[in-house]
Amino acid sequence: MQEAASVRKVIIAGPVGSGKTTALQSLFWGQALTTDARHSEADGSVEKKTTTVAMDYGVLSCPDRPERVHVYAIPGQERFQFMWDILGRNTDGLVVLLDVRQPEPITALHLYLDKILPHLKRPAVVVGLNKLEPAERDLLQMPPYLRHGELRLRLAPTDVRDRTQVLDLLKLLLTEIVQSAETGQQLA
Ligand SMILES: Nc1nc2c(ncn2[C@@H]2O[C@H](COP(=O)(O)OP(=O)(O)OP(=O)(O)O)[C@@H](O)[C@H]2O)c(=O)[nH]1
Ligand SMILES: [Mg+2]
Repeated sequence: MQEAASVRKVIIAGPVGSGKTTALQSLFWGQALTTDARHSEADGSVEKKTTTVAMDYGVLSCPDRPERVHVYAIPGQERFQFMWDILGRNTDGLVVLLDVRQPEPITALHLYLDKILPHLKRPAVVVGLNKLEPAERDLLQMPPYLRHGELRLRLAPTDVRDRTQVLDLLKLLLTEIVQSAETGQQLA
């Protein structure tokens, strides 16, 4: 008898320009469903000309086991926050991407988590530190985990333009999801 497929839902979140759409396009070879629209401030003053207005989406199938992972990226702009609530339902885990070139990325992370976590079912979180230069990455010394209140956040440097590195973030997240389920961790 064929084993029933296990289905997971994960969300990629993070501030505007942190690389969420890039991550989804890397993961799905440029074929992810996207909803980017021209940035309202796209007059040359911002690096990026488009922004996600609803979601990015794709499904991963594991080659060696009956497991499917539905991957959503949510808009970074707070005016599309209503999508956080819609897409956050029944989420098994969260990847937060940070653009480390922005000022005070870890302070921004805590502020962001305060807003996003209430929309989620489960508190399994991996933080991807994106846009590090290779030399900075070699020098980086950081603990594997950071605390956000009671919650333990797995930290990992990444370059989301590289599909393998996005897959690595998702593998870390799946490990966190399994551990979080085993310990019965819930959002406060
Ligand atoms: N230098 C550098 N650029 C990167 C890296 N990752 C992504 N980028 C660039 O940064 C920009 C990120 O844009 P998006 O992926 O659209 O950002 P987003 O998080 O989806 O933004 P919103 O949808 O507006 O919330 C793109 O221009 C990428 O090419 C990186 O590791 N290094
Ligand atoms: Mg986007």
